[in-house]
Amino acid sequence: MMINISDKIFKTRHHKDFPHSHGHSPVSGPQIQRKKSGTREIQVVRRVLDVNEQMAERNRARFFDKGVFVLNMMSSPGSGKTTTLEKTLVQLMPDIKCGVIVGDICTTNDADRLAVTGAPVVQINTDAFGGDCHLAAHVIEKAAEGMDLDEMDLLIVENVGNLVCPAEFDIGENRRVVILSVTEGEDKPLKYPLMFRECDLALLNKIDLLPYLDYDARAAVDNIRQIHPGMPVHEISSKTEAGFAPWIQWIRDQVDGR
Ligand SMILES: Nc1nc2c(ncn2[C@@H]2O[C@H](COP(=O)(O)OP(=O)(O)O)[C@@H](O)[C@H]2O)c(=O)[nH]1
Ligand SMILES: [Mg+2]
Repeated sequence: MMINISDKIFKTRHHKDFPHSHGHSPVSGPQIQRKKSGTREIQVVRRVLDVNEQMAERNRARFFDKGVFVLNMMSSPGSGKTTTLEKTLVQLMPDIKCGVIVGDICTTNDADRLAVTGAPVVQINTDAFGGDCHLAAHVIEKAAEGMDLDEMDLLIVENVGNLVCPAEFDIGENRRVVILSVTEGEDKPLKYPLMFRECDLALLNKIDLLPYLDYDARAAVDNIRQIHPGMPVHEISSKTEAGFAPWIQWIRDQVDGR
């Protein structure tokens, strides 16, 4: 089953609801007031209420009530989120009841691919509300309304492909996973540290390609660990499913512990 809910998503634009400079602060823009102090005028800069954070907490509470564990999967475009999910869902189902929300700017390609697994899939196209480069909590709330959470143990969100903005937006998930493929270069964890700092697990994907690349997998893992010491890193190939066992076990452990 695959539903495209882009038309149902709030007609309001995210950028209007949550003004963020394109530095993408997850909070609304700073509130600047001027006050008199003696003879001097001083600027008081206050962070306004973090609306996204509140909505994310509301989502988290709802998912908790329903006994649904939520995984937010993030990466650059093309590093293998959908392929990893296709293979992962097949291994997890039917003993774990899974659902997927997938975010892209345009097309239902990923939802079409993932629906083949038999999992309920909701596609969000952010093009309909400004072409956002990430999913925000209010979008997830709306998407989840179209899903039967009573029939779900695990909800996996494939975020919009981007190593920057999705890391800044809490969507009410329980765990965050980043995928880095070996074709992207070893240095990306150092260039995009927030993503690797915010995640709970990293997958180093496409290791089947290592024989054809000048790529130092050790350096990539070291760079990830430099940014996030102690974070588990699993080297996998979503094409061959090499290295999948610890990844699948990690998900099972998370769902069991929910
Ligand atoms: N060789 C190889 N190709 C992969 C692997 N994982 C994904 N791909 C390919 O990489 C491309 C992008 O994958 P996709 O899953 O759509 O990436 P996404 O944009 O992150 O969802 C596709 O052509 C996949 O077949 C892998 O482990 N090995
Ligand atoms: Mg994809």
